[in-house]
Amino acid sequence: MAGRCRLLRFLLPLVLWHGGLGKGILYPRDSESRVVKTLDGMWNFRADNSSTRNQSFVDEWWTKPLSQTGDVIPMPVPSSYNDITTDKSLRDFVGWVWYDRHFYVSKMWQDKRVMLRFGSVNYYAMVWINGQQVMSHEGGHLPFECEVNSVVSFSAVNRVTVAVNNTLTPITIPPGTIHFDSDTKRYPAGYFVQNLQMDFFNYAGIQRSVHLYATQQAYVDDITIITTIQGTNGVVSYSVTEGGTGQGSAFTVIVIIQDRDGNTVSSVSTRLQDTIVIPDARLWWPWTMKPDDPGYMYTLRVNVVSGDVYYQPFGIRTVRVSNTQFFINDQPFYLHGVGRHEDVEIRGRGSDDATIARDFYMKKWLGVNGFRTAVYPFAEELMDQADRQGFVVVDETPGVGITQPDNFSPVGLSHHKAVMGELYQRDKNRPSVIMWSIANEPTSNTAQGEAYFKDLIAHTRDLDESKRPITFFCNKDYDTDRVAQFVDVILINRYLGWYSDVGHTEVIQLQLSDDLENWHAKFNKPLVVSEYGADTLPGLHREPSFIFTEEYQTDFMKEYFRTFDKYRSQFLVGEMIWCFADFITAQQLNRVVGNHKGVLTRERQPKASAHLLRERYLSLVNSTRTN
Ligand code: GCB
Repeated sequence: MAGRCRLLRFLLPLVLWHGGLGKGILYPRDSESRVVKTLDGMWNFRADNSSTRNQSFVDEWWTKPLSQTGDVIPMPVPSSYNDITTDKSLRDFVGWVWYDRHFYVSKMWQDKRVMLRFGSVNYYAMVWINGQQVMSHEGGHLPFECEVNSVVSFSAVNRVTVAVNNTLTPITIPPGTIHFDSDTKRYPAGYFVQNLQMDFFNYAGIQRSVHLYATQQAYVDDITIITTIQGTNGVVSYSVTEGGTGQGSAFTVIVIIQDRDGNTVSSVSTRLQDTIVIPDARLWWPWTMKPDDPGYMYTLRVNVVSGDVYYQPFGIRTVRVSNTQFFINDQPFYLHGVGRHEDVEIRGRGSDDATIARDFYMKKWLGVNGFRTAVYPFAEELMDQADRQGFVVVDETPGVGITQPDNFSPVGLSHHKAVMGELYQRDKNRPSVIMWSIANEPTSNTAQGEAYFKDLIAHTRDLDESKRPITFFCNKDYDTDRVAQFVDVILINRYLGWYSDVGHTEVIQLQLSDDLENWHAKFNKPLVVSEYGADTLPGLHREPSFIFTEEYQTDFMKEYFRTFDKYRSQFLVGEMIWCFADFITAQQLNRVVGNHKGVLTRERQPKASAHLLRERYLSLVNSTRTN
């Protein structure tokens, strides 16, 4: 019990600390004035296995090289630490783990502003350089950074130390709980487990790239770009936020727009905020709407006269909804997509370019035109590919499993708003992002849920000047839900023939039709069937079909397809199968080494269902084609 109190006391204060809402978090891109260096690679690693999980703080592990505090093991960054070793206790570890490594900062950077940036650390992170704390961040899957000039040496080796804690509490996003068992007849001393309120493994660690980069002292801190279309012209409104100029010194910029080949296509603006018209603009289209020219990206080049240059990619496109349709560039759009996780063997949620590339090839092969970042923001490098290859994205916060009364506290809500703010800040200029999703399957049928999400949705509307539609993934019924009234597009997760009436595919058309019609009749908004799926073990067969076999998954899907086709010309604006590929969950009796609802295996190879989905999606590719 004493251990329990110390663990919780130690963790809880952190949840009040937030990342830099309102401050720029531009991706570290090099340019003629900026230099980017990666700190990816093998770091030293050590878990704090003390019963309180607190000994590392008592012993101040950040004050010296980690190897001098005890035995360290090599740990790749980026990766989740869980599946790298053969140590079960590390796979399932809850509490603080520590990383460190050495690095140099070139003397040539001495006059620059030097930044340290983490793409994602799950869940809490504290960062020291040469023994001095420089930043902390709460929440996985979003970047954070700080300036490190005052703590780094330009003439000697430096050490960066990172402490990471994966403990989830009722007010983290996503929430979870720690459960202690003190019955020493049944459990070893100090026994506790982390209970998750989500259907995926709580991978942890430094999961995305770490960058060190240098800018000029006066720098572009942030850029916001909003586009509209007038006739054949693209209208680009931008706003540049300055950084580092101090007390009123001049911050003069030269702004131009370049096309994909680097040609200047605009006049020059010297304003921090302006609107530039591009005649005969090439619009950003999903690949299925314009297969010959998908994902067209321009670049806003911002040159601060004193030196800094930043290149911000953007696309020209609009999104809007009517009561029955979703429009991209004023053309009706039908989403034939997938829900998916960012999850692979060994690396867990550690980001890598090979998997990112493979996944886009497989999505293209499947005829998928969009996906949802279930259920947390995906890597920036992956999002870049969505932009450039013309895939639409429903961009989601990690707000999954907000289902217990104590998940709706004011502190939790303010943290959820901060996370939404960070997500917006990171992804606001991406044309691929066509909707924000604030949550997955929360308790949306209570007064508590209504108040919480009304507030969060209003907050999100205020953030996004471009007014992207806002939604959440709903698993409640049309007659009890209290949050769908606030969203622009209603997304419903349905497992008819799986979690209800299991094995009975014959009920699907009837029940889904009734459901869709009632939702639309009540709310008069466009709908997406945003999850449906059946666990399937590849190679398991039975005729006639039986649950868990490849035959059942395909029989099941065909019933959904027939219903989708009935409503596609009415108010159904999308379908997203759950899910793209198998993924790992916590150990539980309904999961045979993870969730197997993928149409692909975890190795990204097709099940029979993938061929069926492909046939359907490729036939839909032409349905919204514009040329
Ligand atoms: C759901 C959840 C998703 C799960 C899925 C399932 O409703 O939104 O996170 O993985 O069901 O397979 O149970």
